[in-house]
Amino acid sequence: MSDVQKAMALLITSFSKYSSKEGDKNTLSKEELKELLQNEFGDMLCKTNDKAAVDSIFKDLDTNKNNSVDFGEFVNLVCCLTQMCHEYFKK
Ligand SMILES: [Ca+2]
Repeated sequence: MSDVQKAMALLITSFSKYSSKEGDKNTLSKEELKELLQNEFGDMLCKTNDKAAVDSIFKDLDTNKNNSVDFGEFVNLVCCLTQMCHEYFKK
């Protein structure tokens, strides 16, 4: 497997690790998203302990407004953050 393929596989397994905790196994509830952000992104998203920040990230990610974050919606977040990192490393 190439590094990019490994990264994709990791994204999928990380997502399921949290999405399978409660309710629908294929989507993240707000609680699951909060845990994922705290454990996996930690210092990148500094204010994930802040309830208002989690609410607003959740709202932004849930583009189809069904009150849960599916894998496609989660990938949007990863894309944004990866782009931010890329900008940072270019400097
Ligand atoms: Ca959704």
